[in-house]
Parts: sequence; structure tokens; C-alpha cells
Amino acid sequence: MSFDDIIVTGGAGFIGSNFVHWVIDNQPGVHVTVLDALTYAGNRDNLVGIPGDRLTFVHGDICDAALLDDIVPEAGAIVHFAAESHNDNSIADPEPFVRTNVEGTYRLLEAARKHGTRFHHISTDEVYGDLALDDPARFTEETPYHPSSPYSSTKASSDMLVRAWHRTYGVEATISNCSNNYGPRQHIEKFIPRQITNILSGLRPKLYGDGRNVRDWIHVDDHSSAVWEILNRGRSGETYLIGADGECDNLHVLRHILELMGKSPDDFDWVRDRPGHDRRYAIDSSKLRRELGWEPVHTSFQEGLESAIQWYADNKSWWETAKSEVEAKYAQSGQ
Ligand code: NAD
Ligand code: TDX
Repeated sequence: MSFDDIIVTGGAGFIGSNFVHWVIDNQPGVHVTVLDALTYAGNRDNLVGIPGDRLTFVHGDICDAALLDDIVPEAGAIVHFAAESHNDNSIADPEPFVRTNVEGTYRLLEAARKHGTRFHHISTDEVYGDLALDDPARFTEETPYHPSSPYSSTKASSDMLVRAWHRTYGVEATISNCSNNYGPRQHIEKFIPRQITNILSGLRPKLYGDGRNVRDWIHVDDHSSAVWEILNRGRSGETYLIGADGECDNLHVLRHILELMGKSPDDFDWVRDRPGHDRRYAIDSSKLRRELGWEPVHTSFQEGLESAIQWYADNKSWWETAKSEVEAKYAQSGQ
């Protein structure tokens, strides 16, 4: 089944906007309706350059059932990225996470049920909790849910709602759980852009705890191509894990950035650890590769980091106004 008119929730955020650009560039004839509340993490400029006849932008909230009744009947599918997405924010104030991630997903599922709309839910590997550093295991679709943070517990809750709406009401739904994304337009509160923009601003990068926590990095365009395959060819009711075998600990990632930006390897500060900080994430994406033939293409982390650094250097106006506020918030929590 191929969809030529899709709603993308959260399409003005980091991954959502990269997905919209990817669809416009790679899938001729597809029209996208972005539904986005433009929170602190959403930016209308993230969609600049997309031809007007291929994009409709709706400024609104996924919790607004009446608005969903207006726009969902026109669409063949909903691809649901909208979320409160930052762990540290969820520790400081979980409430918006429960509202957007749990209630918002519920509202969208109700709209999909009412209008018979295909639903693809974007989720995270964090729902599985964490792995030990010396554990050879990786997450699979069978790994039990064990979320640690307010953020990941609301994402786990939303996944459960999707599974229930599929099984009980027959909503045509798939879920993908992806590892840590990086690339252009990622908010500067997140690890890689925070360190790059610190260096560009003359500030020292900040590393939490002992720096040995491992994340499994994937370029955002590889996430987009996987989501497209699952949306169009995935089996309804199934979960697919998305990952590109990119495990690396935070200290190595930071030292890589320092090197690429001409700094010495110790030009950073060790700061207070994140409460409940997950130790390691690692994805086994063999189901996606086997069933749908998907493969990542942006497999050089060095090239991906170089182009991310270039993007933040070339687009200072995109992030400079938010920088002092983001850093003031981190300073309050000793990070
Ligand atoms: P982001 O914070 O950059 O963007 C979120 C977008 O959602 C913003 O445009 C925001 O305005 C919008 N939004 C928030 N609340 C809304 C609401 N109530 N109604 C409508 N729009 C709303 O997030 P991101 O990093 O791009 O993550 C996108 C999705 O991918 C999330 O569901 C996240 O859980 C998931 N995910 C992220 C990663 C990652 O590494 N960043 C990895 C795996 C999964
Ligand atoms: O300044 C920092 N220093 C630091 O050491 C920041 C912001 C983070 N860190 C560490 C914490 C993590 O171990 O870097 C790692 C990555 O941190 P984040 O960018 O906050 O990502 P993470 O918490 O791993 O979650 C991300 O991946 C999964 C996304 O934000 C989630 O939305 C996604 O679900």
C-alpha cells in the first residue's frame, strides 16, 4: 500500500522535519500535512524550501479532538512524531510529557479509529530501559518494556495504547522504536548539538557522570527511510526496531567532536550526572532488515558529525537566540 497524502505530527521538530524533507525529496507525488503545536522545540523555518503544493501546515495541538476530526478524514495515513522528547526536561517537569505523549497519542488513535486511518507511531529504544556495558545483548522486538525516566515511561505508555487500539479496535497500526538520532535541526538541548554549539559559542562542552554511557547513533535520514518502508510495507500490528549499529560512549563522541573542531581532548567539563541515567542502549534491527530489506546508508559517523558541525556553524541564527536560555536552565541543575 502506498500513501499519497499523509499527516505528519511534530513535523516542525527535529526528526519530523527531516522526515518531511526526505519524503518530499524521495517520494514524488506525496502530499504532506504537518500538524505541529510549535512548542519551544518546533520551528516553522524547519520546513522552508518545500513547495507549497506539496505541504499544508496546520498549527495545532494533537490533543485537540475537533481539529483532528477536521484534518484526519482527508489523509491516507498518520505518521506520529509529535512528543515532548527531552529526558532532562521530563525530570524537571513531567506534566507536559504525560499530556502530549500519552493523551495526545490517545486522541490521534481515536481519530484513526473513527476515520479508518492507517497509523504509524514513532517511538524510542528507551522504552526497553538500559543494558549493562559488559552485556553482549542488544534490544529486540521481544525485549520486555522497562522504562526509566518520565519521558521514556510516557513513550512506553503510548506504545501500549497503539497495541491496544490495534488489537481491540482493529486500527491499522505499526510502531517503530529507534535509537539516538543525530543530524541537522536537532534542538541544542540534546547532547551532540549542545556540545557543538557550546564550542561555537566559546563555552566548554559538558559531560554527564563518568561519560561511559553508551548510545547507539543513527543519522536522521536513515531513520526517515526506515519509517517510510514500515509505513508502506510493514505488517499491521507489528513493531520494528530501527538502528544502524552505531554504539559509542559519550566520552568518545565528545572527543570526536572536539577533534573535528580543533580543540584538545580535555577541553570540556565533567558535570553532575542525570538522575536515573540509562547506561547503554543497543538495537538489533535484523527484523527490519530481513522483512523489509532496509539498510542504513549514512554509516560513516565521522562524515555525519562533520556535516552536523558544518550545519550548526552555517545556521547560527537558527540556534543563537535559544542558547542562553538553554544553558541557564542546565546551569540551574548543575549540568
Ligand atoms: P523534537 O522535540 O525535536 O520535536 C517535537 C515536535 O513535536 C516539535 O515540533 C513540537 O512543536 C511538536 N509538539 C510537541 N507537543 C505537541 C503537541 N501537543 N501537539 C502538536 N505538536 C507537538 O523531537 P524529536 O527529537 O524530533 O523526536 C520526534 C519523535 O521521535 C518523538 O516521538 C521521539 O520520542 C522520537 N524519537 C526521538 C529520538 C531522538 O534521538 N531524538 C530517537 C527515537 C525516537
Ligand atoms: O550535555 C549533555 N551531556 C551529556 O553527557 C547532554 C545534553 C547529554 N549528555 C548525555 C546523556 C546521554 O547519555 O548524552 C547522552 C545523550 O543525551 P540526549 O541527547 O539527552 O539523549 P537521550 O537521553 O539518550 O535521548 C535521546 O535518544 C532517545 C532523545 O532525546 C530521545 O528523544 C530519544 O527517545
